[in-house]
Amino acid sequence: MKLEEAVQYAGDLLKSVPKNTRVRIIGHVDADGIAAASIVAIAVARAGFRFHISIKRTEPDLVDQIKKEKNEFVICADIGSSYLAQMEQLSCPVIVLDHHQYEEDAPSNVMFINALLYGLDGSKEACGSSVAYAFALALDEHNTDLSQLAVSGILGDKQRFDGYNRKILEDGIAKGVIDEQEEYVLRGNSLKEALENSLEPYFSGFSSATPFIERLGLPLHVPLEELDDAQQKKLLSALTLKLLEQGVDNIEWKTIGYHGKKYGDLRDITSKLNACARFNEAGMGVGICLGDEASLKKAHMIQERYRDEIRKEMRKLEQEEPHERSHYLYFYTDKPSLSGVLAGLSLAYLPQFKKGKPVFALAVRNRDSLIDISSRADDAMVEQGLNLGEALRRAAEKVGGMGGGHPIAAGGRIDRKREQEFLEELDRELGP
Ligand SMILES: [Mn+2]
Repeated sequence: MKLEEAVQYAGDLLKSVPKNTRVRIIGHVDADGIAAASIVAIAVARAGFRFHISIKRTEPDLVDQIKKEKNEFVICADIGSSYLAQMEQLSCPVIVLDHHQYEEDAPSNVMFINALLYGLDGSKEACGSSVAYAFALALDEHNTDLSQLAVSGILGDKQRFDGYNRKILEDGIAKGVIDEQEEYVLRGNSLKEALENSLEPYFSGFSSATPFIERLGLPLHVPLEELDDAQQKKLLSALTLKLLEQGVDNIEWKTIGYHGKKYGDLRDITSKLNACARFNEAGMGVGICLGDEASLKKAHMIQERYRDEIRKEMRKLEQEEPHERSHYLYFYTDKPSLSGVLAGLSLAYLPQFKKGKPVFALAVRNRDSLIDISSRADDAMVEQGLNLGEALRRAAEKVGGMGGGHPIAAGGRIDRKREQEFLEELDRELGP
């Protein structure tokens, strides 16, 4: 069966219940999850239903939380695949729209729609928002404007525009709600700002970029776009050299930007949703997706704060040597909400983290003696057979914790007392 067919059944299931049914929507707390849940909410509202939406973390008691509410109909977006068996307790129809790895079979009250079931690569070709978009189209073929939010979700999960994701982008372009244009990855009102603020790529040692820019004889306070051709060339070749020294091998200075008719720069929307998720303001993120202007304005401030914090933590990590095991690297952070981003950026841009091994960030939570774990790998490692989601799940479960995710990015949680045991197990799981 194809995804498009499977979501028809889900659409029919929703349409079979009375219109005064209140649909309980649960999304996952990241940009993709917020976009996915919002797509569902908009589509469900357009179909004439009331809804109640919440963005949740993947916590062990997630199903217990929802169970207490006495719901009539539940839709989970970008979350739910690791709770299938427990969902039987909800004793109402449940639709799960997801792309994360799963272990259990779905009980009879759960319609389980996961990209992985339909020949799609859940880390590249379809994310939670993609599956939510497919569901929205099943409810009404005119929902193609929601491709804008789906593209934000796709960018949030760092997926490609392949597989079903390609179709979504093509839908958006064909309907005139999305425009593509080539743009520089470096952005800012001045060269100095662009280099110091950049996270992707991240430049080490640029807490001040002034010496670097002055050495090249370039103006500090002119935006990149206003440099002449020779100046741009000089700058980009110097920066390329710098990134090569950092061990970065995949360098691109231009990228495709996606402009949404309703939402504007979709990469910027993604960045705002990420910031909202990280600062426990997911409701504001939903507000942005639902078109609330005030949410959009407030999110701008949170976004700045988020990027500042990441930069601050990266400047610290620059000075650190990671701990090394046979099959992975790890470091400690006191910012659990940033740990995934930090693991990803350090793997991509810090020379001492480039050993061909995945990177794990461990965040110790003092209040409940747990450790939150986030990990990132790269394409080459995954092509060689690495599966972080699997390895982390097994290692965490062996010490009474939980974990999971994708081959290239995964998260988990363990008891602090069993940290050493976990680190050993993890090395075994990641080994050949
Ligand atoms: Mn996702």
